[in-house]
Amino acid sequence: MSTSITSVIAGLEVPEAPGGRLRSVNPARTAEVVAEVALGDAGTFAAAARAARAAQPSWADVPAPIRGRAIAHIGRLVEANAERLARLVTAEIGKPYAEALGEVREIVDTCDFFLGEGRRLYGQTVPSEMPDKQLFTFRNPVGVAAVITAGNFPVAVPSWYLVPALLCGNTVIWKPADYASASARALFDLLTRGGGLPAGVLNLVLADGEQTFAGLTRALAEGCVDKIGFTGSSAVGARIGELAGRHLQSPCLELGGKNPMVVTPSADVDLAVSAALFSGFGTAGQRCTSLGTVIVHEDIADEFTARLDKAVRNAPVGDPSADVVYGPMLNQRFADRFEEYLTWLGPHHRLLGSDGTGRISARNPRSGFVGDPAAGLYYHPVVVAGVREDDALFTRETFGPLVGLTTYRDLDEAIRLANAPGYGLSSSIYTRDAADAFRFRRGISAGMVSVNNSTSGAEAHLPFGGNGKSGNGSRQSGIWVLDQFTRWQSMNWDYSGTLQKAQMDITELTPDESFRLPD
Ligand code: UN1
Repeated sequence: MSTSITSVIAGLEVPEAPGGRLRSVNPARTAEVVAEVALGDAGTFAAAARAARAAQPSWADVPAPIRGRAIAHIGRLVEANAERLARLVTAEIGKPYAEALGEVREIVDTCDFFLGEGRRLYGQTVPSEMPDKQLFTFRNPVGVAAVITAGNFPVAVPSWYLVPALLCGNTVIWKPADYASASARALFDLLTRGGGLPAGVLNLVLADGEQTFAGLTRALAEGCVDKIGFTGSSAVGARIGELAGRHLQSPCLELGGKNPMVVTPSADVDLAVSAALFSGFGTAGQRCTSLGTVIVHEDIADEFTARLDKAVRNAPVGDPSADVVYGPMLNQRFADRFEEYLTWLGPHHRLLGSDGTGRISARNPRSGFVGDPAAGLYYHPVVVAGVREDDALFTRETFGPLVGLTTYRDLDEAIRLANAPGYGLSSSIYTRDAADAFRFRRGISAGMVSVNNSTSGAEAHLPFGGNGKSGNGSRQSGIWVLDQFTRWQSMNWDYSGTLQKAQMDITELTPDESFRLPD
């Protein structure tokens, strides 16, 4: 049974569908429609931005500790609805249920972190260079935030933006991925009801990418957006960065990755293999933190390759409601794109990890497949040995169940290879040598570094974000995201009753520079 999903602006559902109607389909059983979605257009986005602008001053007037209480209530409501929300995520994007529950947990973690921030949002008291004068700093909300998110983490990653943005006194237009509209609408309802948010504080716009871009362009021109948060591809991130730059804004961009894992000769090989399996193939390789290329020392390359091949061959793939390593691709669009990445395979590559490549079917079977492969968008996992530095497979993100393998001789070479694709989100090294770990940390361009842990699985209270093609250096999560959703304001207060001029009317002490201790 599918439901009808609409955008919500200023607390009112928008039943019209100027952007057309979309069926959100279960990728594990494509015959099953999860929701009928009424899509908005550029005008819908601009209207939502106006509603957010109108609601912002009074939301900023709600004391921060009270906004913090709203976040506390949201966290509780999400927890009380965890299984339902996780089931919906599994049905809509095919993420295995255990992972979907983990994703919901990440929202609760985010609420747990920020509920207390309502009673902090600290500014500073700072000494002045003059008497009878005091300096202060305050965090002010930025204003209206436009948050545009991907569908691979349809509820957790949005919460990284929405929760701190609201806590800091901003109002929001949230535009989730259209193919994950039902999960988004469920989170939206939990946020607005759980938080008791006044109408217009959080607005939901369901629309496709082009209409969203046009709507964002219009809303910026009208002065109704002050901050953009975007999670998605590097190409779209660059367009958004360009657009924001024209309005002198710096967006918060969380983009793609080609996340490397270096396996050194001292590594615990079994541990590294299990991490490569999880981060390469969990979520069908569709995390921005998914493993891209394993860079393994040539002395242990044969052993590592054989063990990874075996682990991937034995991994259960299939129905995401069962206990599987991964289920289907998120949506037909992602399946089509993955087919394209598979055309990059060349004759010098050795394909491991499964009985075939491409779509799993009765004619192209995968041993141990759980369920009926014909029902959904299921793909063979593939480990590609012999990847070379100039291969597209090495330099570009391949969002799907594909991991490249290459070798190195010394750590400097491993670091150079790890940085070569020019992304910089997550990275990992397996080693028992502390010097290797710290040399890698220093040399790697990534915003996140794991030691003896996989490239995936960042915790919700550390800075999350990347450099290079992975982002513009902005960070989400923890205290660091506060700098995205607030602006520092400084205040100085002179109570001397005179005009004391900074840098001019200051008291000088006179040092005795000729003084020496006795010989
Ligand atoms: C993403 O894919 O956009 O670190 C986020 C991880 C998850 C978040 C991934 N906690 O893999």
